[in-house]
Amino acid sequence: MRIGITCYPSAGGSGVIATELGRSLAGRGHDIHFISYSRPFRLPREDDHIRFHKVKTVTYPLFKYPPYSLALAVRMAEVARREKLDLFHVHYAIPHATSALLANMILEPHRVGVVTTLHGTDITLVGSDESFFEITKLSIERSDAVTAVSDFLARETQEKLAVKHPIDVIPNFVDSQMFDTKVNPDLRAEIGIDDGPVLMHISNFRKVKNVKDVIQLFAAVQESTGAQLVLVGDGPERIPSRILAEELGVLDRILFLGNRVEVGQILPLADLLLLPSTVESFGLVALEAMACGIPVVGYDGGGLPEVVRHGTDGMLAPLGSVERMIEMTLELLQNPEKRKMMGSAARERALSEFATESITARYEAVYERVLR
Ligand code: GMT
Repeated sequence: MRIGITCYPSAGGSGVIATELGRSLAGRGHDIHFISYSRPFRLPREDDHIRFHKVKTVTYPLFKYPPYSLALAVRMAEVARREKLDLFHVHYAIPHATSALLANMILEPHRVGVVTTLHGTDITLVGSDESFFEITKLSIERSDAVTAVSDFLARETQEKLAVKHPIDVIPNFVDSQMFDTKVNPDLRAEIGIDDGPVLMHISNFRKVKNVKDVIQLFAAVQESTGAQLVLVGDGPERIPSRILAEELGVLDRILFLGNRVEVGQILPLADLLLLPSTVESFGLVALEAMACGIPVVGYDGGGLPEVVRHGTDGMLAPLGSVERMIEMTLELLQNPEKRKMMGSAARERALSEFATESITARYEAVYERVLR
């Protein structure tokens, strides 16, 4: 098949999944055309089966907000025509599903199939805001197939957007070779990790990730455990978290690494991953940690319990209870055997339930259905 993939090319989970799916599909002989404003973060280079088409927007004094969605629609139509695409697979509804709809209007009567994958905040935060509600709902309902990364997100979409369209739940996946248990001692030293236990948090540092809960938890366990905290990623909450860490007197035990590509090598350096989001439709980083044999501590909400089984692959506290998360973290840090058992169970689950090949095959089945 010839598939056009549109995603946010940044370090966020939806862009990562779109990119890895494109690479996996290319490995299975499909021709993949990424269409976005820049080359996806994890797409090193093009090859025989992978091409990247950049979307350019013009700036003009009249445009306070350059209309990217329109430039994207035009580029999608142009690539579809030239490369004879069978399908657009768009990741994150806003504005990608809408641009696909417009591209198909340009292409009439030679429209191509549209598969829209919902990732989370495109429904739970942004898409359900009244400024986008109607267009998100319309674009989802006009897609030929809609997938969501968890049962939770499928339910939210049906409830919050009153979408009647059937939704296939296809969970995210992880490459078990890129994410494995091997520890790179040189990287450990290079990052500045010492001998104590390592807590890790990886995110885009948005409000929904509750990075301040991570800092509070860390401040409560640091002295008794000698732990270090490694923070990977960047975003609006990075500075406020730093200020809180300074106020709580733990800043010198925290390593802020910023955005890093080699997450698969950094994760195995952790003893626990902390993911206390208010809502996480899936929590790709939790799955990546699990593939590295690292148990997860987070909140029991959204789609996270569909990935992390409480008491088996990690521990999930009631939403907002930093106190319970502190107790769970201490329990796991003080009990290496339990942590090891959970880590092994987590890796086994990641490999058996969320393998790249089997999930790619589920997307292929959706594509085939749409083309039929
Ligand atoms: O808001 C984010 O966290 C970024 C967003 C994205 O588009 O990258 O992440 C969402 O999609 C990921 C991939 O499917 C999921 O693993 C994340 O759980 C989801 N984020 C939220 O629901 C907050």
